[in-house]
Amino acid sequence: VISPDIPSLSSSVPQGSPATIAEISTGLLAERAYTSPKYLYDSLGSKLFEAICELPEYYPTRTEASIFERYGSEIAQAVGLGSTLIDLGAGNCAKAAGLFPLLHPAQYVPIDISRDFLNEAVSRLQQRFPHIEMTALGLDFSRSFHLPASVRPERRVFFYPGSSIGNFAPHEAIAFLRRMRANEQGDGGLLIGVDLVKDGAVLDAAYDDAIGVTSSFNLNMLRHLNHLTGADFDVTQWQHRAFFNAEESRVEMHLEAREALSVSWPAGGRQRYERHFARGERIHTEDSYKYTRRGFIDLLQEAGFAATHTWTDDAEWYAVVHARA
Ligand code: AVJ
Repeated sequence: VISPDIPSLSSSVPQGSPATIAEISTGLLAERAYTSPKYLYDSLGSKLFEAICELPEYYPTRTEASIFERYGSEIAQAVGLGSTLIDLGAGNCAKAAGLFPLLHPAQYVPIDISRDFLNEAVSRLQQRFPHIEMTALGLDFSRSFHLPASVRPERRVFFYPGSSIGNFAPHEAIAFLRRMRANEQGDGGLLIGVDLVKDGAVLDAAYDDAIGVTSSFNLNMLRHLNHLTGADFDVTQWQHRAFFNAEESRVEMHLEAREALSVSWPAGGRQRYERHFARGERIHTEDSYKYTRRGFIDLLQEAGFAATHTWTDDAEWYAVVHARA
């Protein structure tokens, strides 16, 4: 695993925190290499994800938006006015902003790991909605869920759209939802979007689009990993793979080595980690779990939430669920 440090191979100084570098190293050195999908989102990755949402094949964003549009007033009635709206993985904040005229939150708390991207979005949004108190938090909520005292404790409503919950395996999703529940006084709630099980061909196309935007999104993770760890991934040696795994009810994304190759990155001191990949060997970069309506409501219940309403599109490709403690 460890080889002597060769200065010419040190592509750059690692920019990630020690915890980030340790987490990435563990995954890359595992027998079946994996990385957390959160590393898809540097500034370029967030922009590529915005582009994915425009693709004809990628139905979730558009379908969710149509549900918010069609059932907006029912959703507002379920959620209630004057909440503390906590937007997990807010990105460009567009989804929450679309609900402001209906929900009239007292405070808006967008949280995203892509801090610079978030701050830019929030400063634009604050000008459009000067009366809503906005508290942007650039943090990794998958790691810690500590909300600062500036976040009002009353009527906390967790907004988790886009089927991002699908990135967690079901048992992790329950643990994550329980943490939301623990950060709420029982007077708030949860408004969550979830992608539903459907024909495998539709899912395959949504994650492997014809013009290669999702491929770029996936490959961009290697550039981000180079930046965070100082690794020397050569993006041209890798290719995008994505497919629906029906047994696990999830779409899997991988990066596959086009040829036998090695990657190395600093291990502290003069040491480097090195990982060899055979041709065809993969790094598992993302899971996107798909639920049945029943299965998801059961999962919420296991996490201490009771669903009050479920809204879907006519084809039942996607669901928006409101739940209370
Ligand atoms: C943002 C996690 C919901 O799983 O559909 C889109 C990310 N990955 N295309 C998803 C994603 C590839 C997306 N989530």
